[in-house]
Amino acid sequence: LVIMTDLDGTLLDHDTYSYAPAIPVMERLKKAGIPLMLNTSKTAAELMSLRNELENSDPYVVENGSALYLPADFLAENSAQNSGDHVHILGAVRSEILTLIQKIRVEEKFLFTGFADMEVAEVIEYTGLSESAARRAMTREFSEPLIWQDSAHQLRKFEALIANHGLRLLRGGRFVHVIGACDKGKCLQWFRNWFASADQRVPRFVALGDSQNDVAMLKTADIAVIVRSSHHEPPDLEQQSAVIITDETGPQGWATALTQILDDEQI
Ligand code: 2M8
Ligand code: MG
Ligand code: MG
Repeated sequence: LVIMTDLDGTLLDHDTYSYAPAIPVMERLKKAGIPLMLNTSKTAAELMSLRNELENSDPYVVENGSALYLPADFLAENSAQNSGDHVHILGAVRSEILTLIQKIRVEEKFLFTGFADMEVAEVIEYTGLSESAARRAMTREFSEPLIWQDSAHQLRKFEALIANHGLRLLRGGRFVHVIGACDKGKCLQWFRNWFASADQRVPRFVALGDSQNDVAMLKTADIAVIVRSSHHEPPDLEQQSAVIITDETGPQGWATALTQILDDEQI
C-alpha cells in the first residue's frame, strides 16, 4: 500500500493548516513502512518545510502535478539507484506561463490577480498563511494561482485561449491554478510505472483529496477518499468503484478514513 495525499483541506485544515488530528495515523503508517506521498498545489519550498516538520522522506509532487521528486533515501531503499535525488518535470515553466497570461489579459481585458501581481501581505490576506509560509508559497516554478475576478464566461474563454498554448486550469480550495499539461493523476501513474520498472511489486494506491484539482489523482487510485470540505461541495468522480466520502472535514476525516482502511487491511 502507498498513501498519496493532497494537503490543503485534506491532510491540513482548510483554515488553520493544522494536521494535529492526523498525527497518530501518520505514526502508524511510519511504523508499518507505508510511504506517505504528498501530492499538492504547494511549491517545493513549502514542501521542504513541511516534510522536515513531519520527518517525511517519501516521494512527493509539487504544483498540481508539475514536478515529482524521488529523494535519494527512498531510491536507495527501494531500487538499485544510488545517485542522489531524482526530479521529473511534467509541467510548464512559470515564467512562460506568466508571459502568456499577462499578454492575453491585456488583449482580452480579463480581470484576475495572480501571485505575481501580489505583495506578500496580499497572499497572507487571501490564504491566512504566516509571512514565511506565504513567501514559500510565492516561490513558484511551474504554476500561477489566480483569484479570478471576471465572469464564468470569461473564465471559459481564458481556458480555451491558454489551451492553445498547452496550458490548463485546475481549481484548488481558494485559487484557480494555471499549469502545464499535467495533473496529480499523471504523477500517481508515473510512480506506479516506476515501481514496476524498479522490479518492485506495484503497490495499491490510496489517494485522498478534497477539490477539483484532486479528481485525476482520485480516479487513478485503487482506493479513493474524498475528504469533505466545510467550504465547498465534494468533487464529482462520476463512476468510480472504491470511493469513500468522509463525514468529517479535513485532517479529522483523513484520519478516520485511513484508520478504517488500515484496519480493513489488518495493518
Ligand atoms: C494555493 O493552493 C491551494 C490548494 O488547494 C488553493 O488553491 O487554495 C497554493 O498557492 C499553495 O502554494 C498555497 O500554500 C495555498 C495556501 O492556501 O494556496
Ligand atoms: Mg485541497
Ligand atoms: Mg491542493
